[in-house]
Amino acid sequence: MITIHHLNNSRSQRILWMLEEIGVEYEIKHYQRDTSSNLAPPELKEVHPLGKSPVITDGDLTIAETGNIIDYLSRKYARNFMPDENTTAYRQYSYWLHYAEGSLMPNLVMKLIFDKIKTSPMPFFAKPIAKGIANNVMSSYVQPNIDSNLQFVNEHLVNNEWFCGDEMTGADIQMSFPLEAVTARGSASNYPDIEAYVKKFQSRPAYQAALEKGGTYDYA
Ligand SMILES: N[C@@H](CCC(=O)N[C@@H](CS)C(=O)NCC(=O)O)C(=O)O
Repeated sequence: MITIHHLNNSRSQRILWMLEEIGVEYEIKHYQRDTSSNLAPPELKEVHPLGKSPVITDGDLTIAETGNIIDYLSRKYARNFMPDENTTAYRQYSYWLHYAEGSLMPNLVMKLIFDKIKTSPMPFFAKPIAKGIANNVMSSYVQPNIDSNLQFVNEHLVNNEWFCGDEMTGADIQMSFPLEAVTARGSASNYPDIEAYVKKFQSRPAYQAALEKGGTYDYA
């Protein structure tokens, strides 16, 4: 039996969605973020040393990293969620599975951190210095990277119904979290194909069922 170790309001919403899509039997173990630090509770470290979510257990196996979990579930339970190997669609699948957490998410996390620095409590004399550094890094590095990545993804979606072409795959599940995060934060308003794509997958019955089961989720 698969157990999904699900942290509220997190990337693990993607795995719940996938489990609903593929119709496999599973159970959810819920973990709540600390309300002041927003960090995961220490119990998650009993499942995997890094204490991050998602993690799944399947029999004796413990599997972490969203892209790795999606690939595992596709190979073992839902071959229709990955294209045949040695095809163009498969190379797309592998690319987007890595790209979401390897290229896109780090820019979004950096934005969150630098925005937080600007509003964090600190001695009044340090505030203009901290704000200046944060604004400088944002405008010279982080924001240009976010813009070029969103432009790139939007252009891909102009020509593709789903990330690997005509069929929805695990790559769509993997790309869902960063794209709904930018949409919910209002950062995708210049990218109509990203916004339309997010609306399309959020309206799927399996996505809605996963939302009901997962609890609080700010990006839906
Ligand atoms: N690249 C990892 C990231 C995992 C991760 O950072 N998860 C966040 C939830 S969105 C987490 O567990 N945060 C709680 C914490 O850092 O304490 C993945 O995609 O699985």
